[in-house]
Amino acid sequence: MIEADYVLKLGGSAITHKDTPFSANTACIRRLAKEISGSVGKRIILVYGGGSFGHAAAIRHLSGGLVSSPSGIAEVRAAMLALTMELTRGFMAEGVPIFALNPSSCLVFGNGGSIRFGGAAIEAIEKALEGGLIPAMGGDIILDRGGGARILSGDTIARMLALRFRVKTLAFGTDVDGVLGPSGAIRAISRAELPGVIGMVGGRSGDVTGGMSGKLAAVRDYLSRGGREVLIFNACKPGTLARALSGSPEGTLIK
Ligand code: IP8
Repeated sequence: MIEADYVLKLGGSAITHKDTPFSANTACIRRLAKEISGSVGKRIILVYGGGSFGHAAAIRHLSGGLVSSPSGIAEVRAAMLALTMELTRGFMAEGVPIFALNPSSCLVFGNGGSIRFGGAAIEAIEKALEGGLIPAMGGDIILDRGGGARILSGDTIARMLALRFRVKTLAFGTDVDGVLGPSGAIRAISRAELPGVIGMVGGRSGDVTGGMSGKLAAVRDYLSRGGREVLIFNACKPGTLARALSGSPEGTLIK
């Protein structure tokens, strides 16, 4: 079984301009790609959020967790395709061999919103890693067996892939320095402290999948299923991604 070193989730707040619909932060995307290019030989699986692409489209069509209209589903899908293209262009410009895969092409929500990464999706990621590529998946709109479609957060994809590929670090690049406490970023959080911290932080408006509190809930689930460590860092600060990939992370480490 193939393993990976990192699952790196780049938040929509870092790779897009969150307050301007359909606006990619090209400078940030290219800088992050450059920082990744310094980690030759590391096996990295990239995941990314919807930012002002996916969330701007989803918020217009979501009702009770479901997007029902075919035109709404198509619109959210198109928004994520557009962001995928922006990311791909930025990475290619820095010589980073990104290999984008669409979760919506190989996943379907089952009863009760369950989702399972199986066969073809995992094999494609394995082959990409073996071939020196950086497989990449964004949060997406996924068809539901019961009709309509639901949003699958990049955080959930990141957690599932990190478990499957037994990574040392699941790293979340955001637009803040980590989990913020009363006096700045909290350096380290233990498993036991996590529920209290989740209660302390809030969601972010305009984010249909829950912002920081949604992320920490996913982290708690990840650790309870055997995940090793999680880093939340500021991907908007030059150098922090390179430092995280070289083993001297800045931000909040949770384990
Ligand atoms: O930003 C959401 O992914 P996230 C993806 O990782 C869509 O929560 C389509 C809104």
